[in-house]
Amino acid sequence: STTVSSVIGTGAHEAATGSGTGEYLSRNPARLDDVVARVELGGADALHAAAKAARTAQREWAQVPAPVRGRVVAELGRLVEANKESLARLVTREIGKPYAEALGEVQEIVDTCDFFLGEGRRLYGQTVPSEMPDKQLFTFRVPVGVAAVITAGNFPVAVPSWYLVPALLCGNAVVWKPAEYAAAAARAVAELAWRAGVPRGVLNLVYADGDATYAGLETALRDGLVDKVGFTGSSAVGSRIGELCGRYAQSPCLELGGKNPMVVAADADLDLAVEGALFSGWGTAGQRCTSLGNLIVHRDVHDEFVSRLDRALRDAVIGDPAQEVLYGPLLDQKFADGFEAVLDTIADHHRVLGSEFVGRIRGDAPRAGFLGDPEAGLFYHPVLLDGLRPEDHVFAQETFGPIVGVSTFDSLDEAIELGDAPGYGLSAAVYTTDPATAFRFRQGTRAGMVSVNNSTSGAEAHLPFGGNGRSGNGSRQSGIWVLDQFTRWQSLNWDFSGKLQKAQMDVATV
Ligand code: UN1
Repeated sequence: STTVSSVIGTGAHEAATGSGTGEYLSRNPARLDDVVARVELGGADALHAAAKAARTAQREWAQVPAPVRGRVVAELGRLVEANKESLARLVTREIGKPYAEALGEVQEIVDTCDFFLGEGRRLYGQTVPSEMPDKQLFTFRVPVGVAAVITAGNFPVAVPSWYLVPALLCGNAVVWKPAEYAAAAARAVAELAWRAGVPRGVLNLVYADGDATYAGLETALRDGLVDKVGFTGSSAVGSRIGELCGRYAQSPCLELGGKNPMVVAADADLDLAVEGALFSGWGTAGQRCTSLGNLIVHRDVHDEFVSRLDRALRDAVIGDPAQEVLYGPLLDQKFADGFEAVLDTIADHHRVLGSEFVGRIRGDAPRAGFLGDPEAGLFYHPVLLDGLRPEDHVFAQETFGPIVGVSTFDSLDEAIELGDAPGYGLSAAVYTTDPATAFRFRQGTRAGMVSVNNSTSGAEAHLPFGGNGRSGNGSRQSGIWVLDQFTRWQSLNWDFSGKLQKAQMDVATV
């Protein structure tokens, strides 16, 4: 294992010593005795010191022409691609994501770099007509300044890249606080960015626990050192960060939880729907913000669909994420504890399907066809709960584990209402062979991302990504849409008439 200190990238490390909250061991969740990294966690001053260093470095970075910054982004994409397998292996080892998915995740940062390379030659502004003669109006996109980026570890490479790549391309400096349980993956991404030509003070890596991060962010905001906060994680933490930013009149970019519904209409291709449900509900062990939460199935096909899904779950291969499995372990102990708490909410009125046992996979609760040693890691049986009611915990809350509930519906309006009922609004899918049903569903749901005959997860890197309700504050990442997070519009009002022309007062009429 490697040892990682609390602030990397700048001289800020020296300024922030002695107040940390100790050492954190990032463990392989499939083999808990394998320590991937030892991380020194910084105190509140770590984030503050890094933000100060970023503030200084940003001025020079903003002077670098955007097309040249685009070349740096392109080089990052090239380096990631050249190290794709080793980065994916590290992701698999550190967070237990199946290798095929880890490769896909690494591809996502490459795609993001591809997109933003070109944006370096665009970053378009506008020319705007004036009310008065001999006067020109323009708009420019200018960098926000310093962005503090705080990310979860379920996508330790792709999701941070959605902030880092556009933020850097737009001329900002970044202070990145990754999840400590994905410390080594974060370190690897940052190293590649520095190697690609991002100056060290322009990208700063900080390790700290939740309390130190919050306290450090507060002082950095108070001292005017942070201009934008990007956060991907739970809705509860996102609300806290939103409140904190609001106190300093900043609007963060918040990408939060989801309780993503999949509606299976009576005319759906049921095999396709089973495949989609399996991948988005239990794939990644249900640990995507876009994971399927609630299956909402038409009464006429309910029994057939549930029995096919139950069979598919019993046949699914679970285990060692380095092999071909549907899913591996949960991310770390904290997530395993959270999932156990979810399992405690299973009630008598639920029909429990999908597996012979509920809970940890172990010697006295084995799983047929398991790959590897279940006792070595945080492996859980898949759960399919039938007969869900809107007041059930599993229906209303994000669970971040391999569990999905089933409810039934009769009319499409009812299905849309059930889908939106938990109050999130990230991703939603409908399986139907009728285009009118698909369009009506798209129109009716509050979800920010809608899929027809495809799973709730698997967004592409150049479509707007984000949600509504408890899933976020309306911000969107990816593609051109994220530019509004990392640039602000500046207008230019240029008068070459040689006299004072007063807007609204000296306007000619025809
Ligand atoms: C997340 O879980 O935070 O659409 C993001 C998807 C992935 C990203 C998930 N491309 O599932």
